[in-house]
Amino acid sequence: MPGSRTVALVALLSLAVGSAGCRPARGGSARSEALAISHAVVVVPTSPGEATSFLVLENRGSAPVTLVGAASPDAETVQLHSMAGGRMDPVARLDIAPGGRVLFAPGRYHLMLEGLRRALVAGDTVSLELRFEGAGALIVRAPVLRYTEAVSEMPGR
Ligand SMILES: [Cu+2]
Repeated sequence: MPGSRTVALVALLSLAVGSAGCRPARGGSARSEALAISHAVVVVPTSPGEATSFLVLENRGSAPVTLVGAASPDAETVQLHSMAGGRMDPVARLDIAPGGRVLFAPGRYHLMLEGLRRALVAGDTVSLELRFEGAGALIVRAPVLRYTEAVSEMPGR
């Protein structure tokens, strides 16, 4: 069937383009003097009322920085979670050394948005605020993407 061959070819092409990293990044980014957030995405919720967010957080300053919380106008709470052995645990504080980079990605840290105030669908944008001890807050606008697309936005690990 010529039709299915075309579909297979298109799928192959988009895979090649994706792995070559030739398309513009869609993840949100924000920065302050010392901190940089990039690749910020929110995954389309799979269970009602909660969503996961991935991003990259960098400390480009010369002093350690501690992430102490997060918030979003679209959720009642935003928790920082770690992931180990398939289990999620809330984390109260996360230290980032000078020059350090923390990956919030599947199987690692992530932000957990709970008590969503609206239904999030692909194409929406969510505002996330990350709060740092003694370093104020940083707000990033993250696109809502389907899981596979969200994961493909994350840099190599
Ligand atoms: Cu979680």
